[in-house]
Amino acid sequence: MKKHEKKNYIDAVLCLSKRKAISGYDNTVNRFDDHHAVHNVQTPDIHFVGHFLLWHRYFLATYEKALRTECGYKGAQPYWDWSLDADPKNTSSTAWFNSPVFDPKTGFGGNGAYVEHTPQNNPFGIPGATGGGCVQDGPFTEKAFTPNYPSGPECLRRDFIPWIINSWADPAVIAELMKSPDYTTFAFNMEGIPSFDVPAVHGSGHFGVGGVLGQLGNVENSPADPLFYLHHGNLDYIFWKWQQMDLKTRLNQVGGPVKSFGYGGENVTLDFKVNMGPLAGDATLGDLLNTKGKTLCYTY
Ligand SMILES: [Cu+2]
Repeated sequence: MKKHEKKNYIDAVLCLSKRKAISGYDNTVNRFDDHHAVHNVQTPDIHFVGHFLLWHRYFLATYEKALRTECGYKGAQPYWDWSLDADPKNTSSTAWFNSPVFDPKTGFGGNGAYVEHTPQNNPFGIPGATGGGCVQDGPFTEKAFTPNYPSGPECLRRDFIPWIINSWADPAVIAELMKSPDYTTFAFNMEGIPSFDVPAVHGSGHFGVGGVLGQLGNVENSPADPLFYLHHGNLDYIFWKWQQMDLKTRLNQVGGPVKSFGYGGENVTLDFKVNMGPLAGDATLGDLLNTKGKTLCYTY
């Protein structure tokens, strides 16, 4: 993106964070909080399920629509391709900290201030976290931007973990994912399992940037970080590219469990409906498979 395009996008996000909330969820103050809250409230129903990818696709489109219709944004929803920043040969490299996406002037700002990680605040002993406190520079420091949901205003925190981006956003991991033969396998391979021992593309941006103490690393509250939408934008882009490889099949195929971790139980179908709570109407998975369908209208 050109410099002015980046600015227009970030300005629109800041604008959304100044418009009055409509969702009615406790502690939502503004329209940015509304989106965060809907993700938080639905968390148990939208992760480790067959509709994970399509729910998040619809969520992104809903957010993009709010930026466009309520904040006059004219551009497209950007994505962050972390595989361009990863250094799989040197997993402890911090080179990706200098990615343009974190630029303090034209990007989203960088890491949080360093906070000591202890068995209390890092109960799973995840190694290598380098931040954990409030973001120090860029447009989303505490004086300009505070997520208010779920429990009142707080600063945006990040907690960069070098090895996670370097090994989980490895282009080779993504190339392997692209070989998934069907929707159910693809969706499962992308989302991964809740383990730090198995690389998962979905976990790369979440835990690489949010780490242990940042919001982006928290399954419920990850949309408190505006980068959530660029991280999930890239997941959607990868999903879209995978669909293009066999559109005839992949515009008409879903699968995976209705209930979280319900593998082997009831599976979702094309008629299965997802909802955005107070943000938008319901949509079927069959419709959301198509980015140019009844509900969605975009391409890459
Ligand atoms: Cu999510």
